Amino acid sequence: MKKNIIVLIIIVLAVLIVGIYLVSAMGGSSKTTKQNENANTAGPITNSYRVEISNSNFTPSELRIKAGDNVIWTNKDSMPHTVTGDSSNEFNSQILEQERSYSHTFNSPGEYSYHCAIHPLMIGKIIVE
Ligand SMILES: [Cu+2]
Repeated sequence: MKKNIIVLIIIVLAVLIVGIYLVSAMGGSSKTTKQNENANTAGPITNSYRVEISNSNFTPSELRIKAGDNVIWTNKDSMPHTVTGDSSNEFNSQILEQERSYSHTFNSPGEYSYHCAIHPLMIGKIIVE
């Protein structure tokens, strides 16, 4: 009986040691990933922003970003919408069905007003600093 308990304790200890080893190994690999991320972002820091299209509105309707940042619009409505720049051909999505996304990177500072080509009352603005 005592032997069985000792064997049980050894098994439990072995499982614990393996568990601790696995956790520390995973921690080590995530550290490596972070270092790689830092190496990759040595240049200018760029961010990605999300605009939701829902209830025939762009949310947020006005968004302030930095040059080089990226904006992703996602249509949450069941009806199709577009993301169409007002003045230039700088950006213009195709028709976005439900759950479809459109991504654009703004490299030049300025104010970019846009609308939905299907519902022109839907408007939004990206301010690039
Ligand atoms: Cu629309």
